[in-house]
Order: sequence, then C-alpha cells, then structure tokens
Amino acid sequence: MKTAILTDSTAYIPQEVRERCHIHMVPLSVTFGNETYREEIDLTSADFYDMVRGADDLPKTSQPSIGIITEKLEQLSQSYDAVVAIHLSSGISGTYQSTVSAGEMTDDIQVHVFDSEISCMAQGFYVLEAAEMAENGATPEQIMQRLKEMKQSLRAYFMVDDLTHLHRGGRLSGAQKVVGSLLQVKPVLHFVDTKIVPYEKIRTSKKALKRVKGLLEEVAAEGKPMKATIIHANREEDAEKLMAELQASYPHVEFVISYFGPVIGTHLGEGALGIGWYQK
Ligand code: MYR
Repeated sequence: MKTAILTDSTAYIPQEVRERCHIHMVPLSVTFGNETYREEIDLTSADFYDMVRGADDLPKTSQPSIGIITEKLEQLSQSYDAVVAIHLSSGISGTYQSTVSAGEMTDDIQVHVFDSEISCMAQGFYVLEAAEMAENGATPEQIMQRLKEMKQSLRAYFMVDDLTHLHRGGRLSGAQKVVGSLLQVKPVLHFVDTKIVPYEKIRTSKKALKRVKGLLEEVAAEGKPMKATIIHANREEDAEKLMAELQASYPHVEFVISYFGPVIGTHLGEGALGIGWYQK
C-alpha cells in the first residue's frame, strides 16, 4: 500500500523539505482588500508582514475550498492507494472538516484525516514523522496510531504582542469578560481541546517568555530525546538567540527554528513567539 502525506500550509514546512520528504500541501489564503494570496505559494512571510504594516485594513484568512481539496485527493489517487491528511486544529479552522467531507466524497483513494489540535511547526512535527513512516512502508493505520501517541507529549505555548488580532478574528476562546481583562496583559496561550485559551496571565513579555522557557525546561530536564521548535512572527534574530541559549543547556533536544506565516500571522500579529516540542 502506497500512502501519501498531505498537510496544509500552516505547518510552514519549507518547500525544499516538502519536496525532499514527498509531503503534499493544500494552501490556506490571506485576502487584502480584493487581492487573495495563497500562502507559501503566492506570498512569503517577510512580504506579508511588510504588507500588513502598509495596509489600511487588516487581512482576512480563508481555508482551502472543498473543491481544491477534492482536486488534490484525485491527483494523489493517481499515484497512491491511501492518504494521511494532517491539518491545523479543527477548533480554529474548517480545513480539517473540509478534508473529512472531501474524503467522504471520493472512492478513488482511502482517506485518513488527523486533527493536530494545534498548528505551525508543532503540526509540522506530526507531518514529518508521518512522512518518514510512509517512506519506510508503514500503513496508514500505523501512521495514525503513531500520531495519536505523539499527541501525549506534544505541546506548544505562545505569546503575542497584541491580543486584539486573536480577539478580532474570534480565535481566542473564553468569556468576553475574561478576554477583556487579558487585553491589558501578556498571557501565555496554548491549545486545550482544539481551542486557544490562556494558560497563564502574565504582566510583561519578558516574564511571559521566561515562563514559556520554563515549561520547556521542565520537560527537557527529564532527559528523554526530544524535538523542539522556536516559532516567530518576523523575529528571527530573537528566535535564533533563544534557540542557541536553550540548545546549550539541553544538547539532547533537537531544535528547529520556524515561523508564523501569513495566515497564522494574521491572527497573532507581528512579534509573536512560540515554543513547541514532543518527546520522541
Ligand atoms: C482559517 O481562516 O481557516 C484559518 C484560521 C487560523 C487561525 C489561527 C489562530 C492562531 C493559531 C496559533 C497557533 C500557534 C501554534 C503554536
């Protein structure tokens, strides 16, 4: 059985890696005024943040249509028997549900859909593991099982400069009153049951970063082999510095730098920073 691995653009796996690992991708989009751009295809991350700074109105994001996903599944059915599709959290985007629906409408390929319940390179960790397994001949069931196991230890915490983006886009869960009080602080955020919720209310960005580092350190101190990612919204230098510092303390952790691209950047704003990891 030949299994394809499909993900969406919000895993932000660079094109060169996708090609090398045979990872297929459907893009989400951002729209500025009347112009729509498919991220990772029509628009780079750096150009996106420049455009946001110069724009009168903030962009809007959209998931890939069922038509685009169906087309991709049909294309994959020419060379594969099955597909494992790994998408951003179903609690923040309809992409997962669209692939479930497209899968129900096709008889040409077996479709297994995995809700990562997260996004960005944390979602990417699932995709890279699945791609390696598929390359080594694992069945889609074995891949889905391994992804479920990874969920036990896979975590991501992130912080934003300005919470109004998340609030405005309706992606911050919680009562209106709680959200209102959060706008004054720099909360550490994470996912619970597919949705974004505050993990802890913290006064300053510096303290919030210290807290996120501390959360990684608690797990890294167990000494088990781990993969971790530092994810940034146009803050590459800070991300590099943070990674060098953490790498020096935890040589057994394999770090990779990643980025919040246009779609996720629309909801987090420039300057956001996150750390994700899992125990291998
Ligand atoms: C859509 O329009 O369907 C896409 C909506 C994307 C919402 C993104 C919300 C922020 C996600 C933060 C992920 C952080 C992972 C470490």
